[in-house]
Amino acid sequence: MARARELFPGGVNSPVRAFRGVGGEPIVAERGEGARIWDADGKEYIDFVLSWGPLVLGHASPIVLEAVANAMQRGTSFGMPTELEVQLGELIRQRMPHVEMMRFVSSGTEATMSAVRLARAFTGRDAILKFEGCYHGHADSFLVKAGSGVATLGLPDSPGVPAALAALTLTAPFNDLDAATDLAAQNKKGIAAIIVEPVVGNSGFIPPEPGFLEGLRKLADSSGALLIFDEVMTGFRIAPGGAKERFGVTADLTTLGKVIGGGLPAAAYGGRREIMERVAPSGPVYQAGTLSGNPLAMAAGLATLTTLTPELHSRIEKRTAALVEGLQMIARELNVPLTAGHAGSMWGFFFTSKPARNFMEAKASDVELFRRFFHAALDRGVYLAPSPFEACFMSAAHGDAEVATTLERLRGALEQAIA
Ligand code: HOZ
Repeated sequence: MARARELFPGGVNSPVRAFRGVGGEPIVAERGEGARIWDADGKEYIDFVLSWGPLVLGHASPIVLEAVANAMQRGTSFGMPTELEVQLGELIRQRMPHVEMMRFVSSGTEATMSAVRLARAFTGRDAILKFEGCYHGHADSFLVKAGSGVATLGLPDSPGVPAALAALTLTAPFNDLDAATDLAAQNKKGIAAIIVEPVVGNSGFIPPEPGFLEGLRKLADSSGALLIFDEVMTGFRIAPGGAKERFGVTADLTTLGKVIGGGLPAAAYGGRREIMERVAPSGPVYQAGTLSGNPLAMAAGLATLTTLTPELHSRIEKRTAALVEGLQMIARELNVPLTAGHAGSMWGFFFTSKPARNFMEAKASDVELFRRFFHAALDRGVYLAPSPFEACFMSAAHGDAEVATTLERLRGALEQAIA
């Protein structure tokens, strides 16, 4: 880390890795296998970060490795159409039929940034509406009251974002339909897009209240805005078909990332054909990328999604539920106020007695206790997301044994954290 700090700001290549939310030195990854990682000092951890979400099959999944190795034999990049990208695109559309057309990009930020540009072009409007504590990548329009590392570092509005652009990003508290409706009504020039994480993973784990997503759909329809579900985190995590399947609400545009790259850089934005046809070269909205649809990433994504059948999804979900229930029981037994939840294989918890409905309530949870708990868990070989404003994940490699071991270790960690 000392050498890294000489090279990279804060010693890291993405701020969330720096442990600023919990203090102390980040662990340096050496290798991973299944549910486990080993750090550069040889210490073993059961990993619930999973590269911040992509590794739904676990680390170094043999299926993914073989697919990437096979693809690699034929070349690592072409900058040309390939059959692999068509296969992955077809598979995504089969699971998410409302994603009628899509464009592959290389990161979630690229996906959300491009989706908003497209929404602005499609509607002829400039303003967007997002929710406090939701994180949609680091493009200028989204660094307003954002979650994830922005929240962890306490940088609600990043310097370097032109004020004129930030002014076009309206924000409402998550789960507050009235506030969103008022903002839409006040904005005389109209809103191009309402963008939301259908289940928030970037202020910690916060599910939508019944009716919230449905209300946003209605608000988008009545105000002429497009509804964008940012499913970079939730896609192929909260249900085999994402938010549409879990909540029955259909977005106009959907952004995907993480799982669809199986641990390699791939992301996508897509949705209704008439909107996507506006993207160049079909239409005039420009967006491009040398490594978009990279064959290694497509192969990894294809292997991951093919393996992640609905049956496997529900197996992982059951184990996630067991872990969350176990953690709740431990907290009850130790008399610690804790709320926890999961959607599919995405989960999280707050040290608070009432479930957090939005970022403000998440911030009011006991973050000091979180820090002590995080480090006590880390010492015992459990790697949780290193910030109260991040979600955790499970993989197919986290079996009943890993759940039992984790719960045993978390009990010890909580006892130490409250001692
Ligand atoms: N969405 C991820 C964290 N919530 C991004 C990871 C990163 O910023 O490096």
